[in-house]
Amino acid sequence: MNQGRFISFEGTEGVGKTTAIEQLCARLHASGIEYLRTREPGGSPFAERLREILLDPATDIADDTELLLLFAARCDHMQQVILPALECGIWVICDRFTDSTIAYQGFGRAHGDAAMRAKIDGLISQFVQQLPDLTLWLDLPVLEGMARANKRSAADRFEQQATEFFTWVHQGFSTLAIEHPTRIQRIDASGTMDEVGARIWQAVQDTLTVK
Ligand code: Z5A
Repeated sequence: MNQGRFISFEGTEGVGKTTAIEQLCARLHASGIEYLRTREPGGSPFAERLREILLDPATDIADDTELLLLFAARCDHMQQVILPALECGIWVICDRFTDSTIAYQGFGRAHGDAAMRAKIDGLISQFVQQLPDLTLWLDLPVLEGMARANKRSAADRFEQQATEFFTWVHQGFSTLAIEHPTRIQRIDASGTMDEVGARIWQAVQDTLTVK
């Protein structure tokens, strides 16, 4: 049996990942491709419990603790959900993965500090064999994304951060896209949902074999 394909979606808040993932899943279904939709932090029962803690505005933890909790969640998610699916030939569509850790913890929290990046790279190295085949970075000006996101429910622990934090996160994704030009594809997330969805489907068809 063929190994499934692993696709991650990335971007600052409110860029439209949730919406875009729904559209991609509908297209995969129509193409007869079996897929699993998942997210980070979370995606397995244990990781979802850690997600609740990580997103809770009442959680008061050090940056290093946050980083290690994210990787504890990721480890369980990989072992319990992602790897078994890929081994069965099922495509995995994941809302955020390791690039979010570099962007949010490495750039948002630590402003691209070399020591923090080295620490994160060290933790990521255990997942190197299982990095996504394709990462779709939905790129939208930070303020536009925040305006979209602010129309929704109460802000979680990350969403409560100041604009400067998300400007750093955006710089993190820009840096990653330059460092990994083959794996990470920048998708213009402006325009209508259908326009963004069509750009994503084109990128998936151009990069991965779709029947
Ligand atoms: N995090 C981290 O720090 N480190 C890590 O390693 C990982 C994660 C893995 C997860 O929160 C948080 O965890 C995240 C980073 C951190 N925090 N932040 N910020 P989450 O999963 O709850 O939140 P999110 O990933 O940021 O998702 P989001 O804010 O829900 O954004 P989205 O999924 O990209 O957006 P959306 O829900 O699809 O769209 C937002 C709104 O815009 C919605 O009302 C749509 O109807 C609307 N929309 C969508 N597309 C369009 C277009 N094209 N035009 C106009 N309006 C649109």
